Amino acid sequence: MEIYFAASIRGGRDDRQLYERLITFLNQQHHVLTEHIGNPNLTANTESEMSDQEIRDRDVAWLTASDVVVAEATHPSLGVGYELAMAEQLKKPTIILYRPQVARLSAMIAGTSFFNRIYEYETVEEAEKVLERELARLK
Ligand code: 6IA
Repeated sequence: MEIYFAASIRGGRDDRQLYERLITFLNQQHHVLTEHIGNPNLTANTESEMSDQEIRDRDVAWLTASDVVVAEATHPSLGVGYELAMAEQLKKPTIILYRPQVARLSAMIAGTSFFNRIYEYETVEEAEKVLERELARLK
C-alpha cells in the first residue's frame, strides 16, 4: 500500500529517529511516500530548494494519492494537524499513534469520531505491532 507518513518537522525534531525507524519498518511491506520525514539532515530550520507552497502542494498531492495515512502525533505539529484534517475530508483510512507518557493528544484529534484508529504505545516494538495488525486489516 501507498502510505502517507505524517510527523513533526518544523514542530520539532526530538522524535526524528523514531520516525526513521517506523518508516523503515513500513517500507518492508509497503511504500512510504514521505520518507524524508526520517531524514537526519532535515531539521526544523533546514532551508529547502522548494518553496513552502511547492512543499504544501506536493504533500497534498501525495496525501490524495495515498491508500492510508499514518501519523506519529506525540510531538505537536501544525502541519500534522492540517494533514489529519485533510485526511478526514478525503476519508482516508488513518492510523494515529502517540505516546501518552510524553504528551496528551489534542482534543481536536482525539475528539474526531472519524479517527477510529488512535493507538497509544510506549515502545517502538509496540508501535510496529499495531501498524502490522492495522495495515493487514486495511489491505
Ligand atoms: O508543521 P510541521 O513542519 O511540523 O509539519 C510537518 C508535516 O507537514 C509533515 O507530516 C510533512 O508531511 C509536512 N511537511 C512540512 N514541512 C515539510 C517539508 N519541508 N517537506 C515535506 N513535508 C513537509 C519543510 C522544509 C524543510 C526543509 C524544513
